[in-house]
Amino acid sequence: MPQVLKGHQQGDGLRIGIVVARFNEHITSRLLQGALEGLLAHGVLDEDIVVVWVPGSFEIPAVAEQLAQRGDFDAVICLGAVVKHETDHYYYVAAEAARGIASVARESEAPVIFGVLTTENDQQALERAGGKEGNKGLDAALAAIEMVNVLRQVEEIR
Ligand code: INI
Repeated sequence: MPQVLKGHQQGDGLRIGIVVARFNEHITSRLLQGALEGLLAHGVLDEDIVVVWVPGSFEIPAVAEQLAQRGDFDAVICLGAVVKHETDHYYYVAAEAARGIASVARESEAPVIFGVLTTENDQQALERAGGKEGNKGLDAALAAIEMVNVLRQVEEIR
């Protein structure tokens, strides 16, 4: 029989950092609300959650890195909304946010979760921030809890 490991979604006792971009706050505040609801519903306590607002998604990796390096957060969740509009500024912000967060995630022992929307327009973003496509903030919260738990199991493989 293979040994199969699967993270569960009990968040009791976890300490979670959330980095959230202020740019497109009408969207990111909904992602944050979804993430908080997800964490609280799975046993994480209010007082064990730290939320850090940053100017935009471009700034997320720097703060995520600082939180992840402290060693006292079980996971860091990154939330942002990069919306295309007319110029190609979007590509640079989205690419750097993704690259930066992925780099922090690779360097960090704690899971670092990518909850940054990249969409063509506001409507698509709002649909994914508590609309008909769900809430990617909530998904990010569940991914954070699952990753903490599966990594703990992986550490115990003999
Ligand atoms: N930041 C976002 O989070 N979303 C965007 O859609 C966005 N656009 O399109 O410009 C955005 N720009 C700001 C950027 O993240 C930085 O805060 C800014 O460039 C200062 O470094």
